[in-house]
Amino acid sequence: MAFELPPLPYAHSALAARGMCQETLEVHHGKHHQAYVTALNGLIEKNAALQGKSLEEVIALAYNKPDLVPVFNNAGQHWNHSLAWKSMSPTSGGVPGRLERKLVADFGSLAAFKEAFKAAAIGQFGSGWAWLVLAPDGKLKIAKTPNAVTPLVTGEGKPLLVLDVWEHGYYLDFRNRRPDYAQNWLDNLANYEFAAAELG
Ligand code: MN3
Repeated sequence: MAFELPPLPYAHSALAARGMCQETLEVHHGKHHQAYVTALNGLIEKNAALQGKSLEEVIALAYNKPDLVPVFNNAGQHWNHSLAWKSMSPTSGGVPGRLERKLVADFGSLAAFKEAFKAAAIGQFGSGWAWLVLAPDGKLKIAKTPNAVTPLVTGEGKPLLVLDVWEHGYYLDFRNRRPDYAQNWLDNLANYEFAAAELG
């Protein structure tokens, strides 16, 4: 069965007052993410060994395989973007108590968590992603990955939130100012309710 573009969990205009305009979401979701899904389906059509696999299985099978680089890139981008839409909310606000206590325990303070996340977003040279993950040792940690790479394959932990730091994610709203994009995302867009629920 072919992979499908998941619908945005809010209207394209829903984040405009919070620093992500309608055009950004229309192009990013409707064009960029759709293109990854379309390309992935085309590649899988030509590769019987990948047919019938889940997205996570395709990602695991294709990682670090020289002949499957395009498959990995498009599958990883499909997975990462699907989480990125859930990582934002038009009602983004306070951090739920349970998550806040764990962020304070593992980073020292909420402000220190935001600084560490922002540093990862800024420090990812070129295109990629900044993540909040629940690491295998039970601690919350920050990760950054290049291009289409995901913590699913690096073993860094279970992704709870992800920020897209590809230029296509912020250029219409923030031009070259990635630090401002990351700060705004942390303060006005991040879906801390979702991350708290994913903590399990
Ligand atoms: Mn993107």
